[in-house]
Amino acid sequence: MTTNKKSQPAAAADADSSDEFNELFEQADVDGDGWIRFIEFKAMMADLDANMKEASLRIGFQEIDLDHDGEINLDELRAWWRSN
Ligand SMILES: [Ca+2]
Ligand SMILES: [Ca+2]
Repeated sequence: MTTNKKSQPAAAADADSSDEFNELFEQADVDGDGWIRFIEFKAMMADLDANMKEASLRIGFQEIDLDHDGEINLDELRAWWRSN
């Protein structure tokens, strides 16, 4: 184990949530191309019972899509996931 970076007590929980996170991403990325398009994002939110309107979904998608290329990658989703 490498513990000489920073001593963060949340390290174990972090590993757990990232596992869970990878599962979420794989589930959301229906066609498995490594990107989440808006249509996949929409299905993911429905899956999470977010019950959001199309307009709110678009705003949410744009918030997660940090570089505004129209698709969400793993890093962008992870940043969003951690902030929630
Ligand atoms: Ca995809
Ligand atoms: Ca993006």
